[in-house]
Amino acid sequence: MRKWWQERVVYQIYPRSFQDTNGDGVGDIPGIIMRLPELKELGVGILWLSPIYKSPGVDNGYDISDYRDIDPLFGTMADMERLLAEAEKLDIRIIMDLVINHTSDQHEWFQKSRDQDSRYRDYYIWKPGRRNGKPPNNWTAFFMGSVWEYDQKSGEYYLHLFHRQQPDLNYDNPLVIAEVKDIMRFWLDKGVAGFRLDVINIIYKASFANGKPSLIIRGLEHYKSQEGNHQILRELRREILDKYDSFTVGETVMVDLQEAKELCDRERGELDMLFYFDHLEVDRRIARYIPKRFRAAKLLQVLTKWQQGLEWNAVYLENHDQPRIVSHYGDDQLHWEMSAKMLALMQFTLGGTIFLYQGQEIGMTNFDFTDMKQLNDIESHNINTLMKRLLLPAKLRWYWIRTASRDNARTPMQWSGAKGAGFSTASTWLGINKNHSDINHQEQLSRPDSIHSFYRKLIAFREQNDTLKYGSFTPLYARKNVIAYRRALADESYTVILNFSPVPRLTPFSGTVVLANTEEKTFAGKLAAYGAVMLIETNETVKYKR
Ligand code: TEU
Ligand code: CA
Repeated sequence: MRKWWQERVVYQIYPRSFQDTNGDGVGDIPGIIMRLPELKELGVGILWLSPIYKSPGVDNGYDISDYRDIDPLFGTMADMERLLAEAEKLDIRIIMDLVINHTSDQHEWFQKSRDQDSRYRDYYIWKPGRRNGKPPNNWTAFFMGSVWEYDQKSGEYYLHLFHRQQPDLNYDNPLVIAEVKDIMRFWLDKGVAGFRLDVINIIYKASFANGKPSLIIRGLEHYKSQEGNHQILRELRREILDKYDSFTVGETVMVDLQEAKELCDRERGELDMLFYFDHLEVDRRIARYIPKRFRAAKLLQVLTKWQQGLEWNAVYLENHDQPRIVSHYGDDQLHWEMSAKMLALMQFTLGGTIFLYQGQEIGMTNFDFTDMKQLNDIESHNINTLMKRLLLPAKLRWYWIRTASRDNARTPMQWSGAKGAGFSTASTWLGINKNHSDINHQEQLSRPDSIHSFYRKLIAFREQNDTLKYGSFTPLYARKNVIAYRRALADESYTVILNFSPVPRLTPFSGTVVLANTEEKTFAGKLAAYGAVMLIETNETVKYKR
């Protein structure tokens, strides 16, 4: 049976950078309300809000200090209720970002937990150090360094897989699970339609033995996708989520296809879909920060694996942790518009639920910062410090940060070409890209051939088309950074051909165009630089060979 969340396009909002209405340089909930009509226009059916809960903001809200309150930076609970009501009027549903692997160290639970005798002690993971004066084990954190932080007051260490101000909750404690259920109920009762579950496959730590040697994350094998983790997800699903008309999308760290299949299996009843990272790491080495050459053939291979492997995919190219896709797999200079549209066409011709990230629909690019001081992201700063310690030259460090920093996606939304980009009248929490004079929402609305118009067209097309959402996926061709695949359902079949290179390419295909980033109605085989076409009734002169 098909579900409403398989039919709609999701749009991720990073509230801090979406729309400021009170002139403090930070986006807010009234700003989201103000922009609802534009989102409706675009064709969006679901909004995912990055965290707006009360938070000290060490990791921009992914460190929650009160799950039942709104951070004053973004507004009030009344604003949030108004947003839910206004969105409902437009038939737009809202999912919240739920971060339950860890809380902020400012959360009341954690503060109380520092007391050995408190009932909150076991809400977190406390351990004595090893006899040699070393921390409890050798695990390393996602944001660098040890996962253990010594707390003077407690005389023990606590575990944090991310920043030290993000202590991990203890999922061996049923009280913690009960709290999570309450929080979920609280928001579902307010009318939210589900959750994006942050780092949801690493919440259960099965053992605290030393991790085996690893170049990046040591300890992973003790807590990634453990049976205990699966059990908790099933319990949340059965007891809470199934009681509402809701869905979940899990963000899953270093997940492989087998794990993903288990996490999303309909019968098991854990997650509805999940975010994996493989398709964005085709040009990355082990650590996301180390680049290598992009090869479209490799991308096709990865897409094939996941499109064929999972029953239902969450299809995304951007989020608040990733560089902008046009700067990443496209060309944000000479071929900006063509490559942004080519990537859009690729995304909308993949099966699953589409997730767009704010600004993607206008082809926003990576930041134009020139100095580390302009960055806000703790991860970028930590990685820079680490690389410095490893004596990597400044030029290389900056090149890596510039291509992979999370702040690339976090610069304010470019609504107009005016000062402040129509985002804010004040000086903003993170710099605005100077290219907002050219790349902005207002300019693109005025043009029928803009990237924004193309997205609108794609959303509308897909809404009416089951083959793109539900059809099978077959790889057809990969040569010289041109790839092609087929999507088919019943007696409908489409061929998608994409050129990832900055020069025109000849392909063995021809046929009738349904969607393309150029004007022609029939395709004779030659793709423009970053050209993209979707054909119906295709002639193919050569069979695909790997
Ligand atoms: O990200 C989790 C995650 O897998 C990170 O390793 C992320 O991919 C990495 O930062 C990319 O370099 C989630 C959130 O999306 C992120 O914003 C949070 O900082 C993190 O969890 C901790 O809550
Ligand atoms: Ca504001």
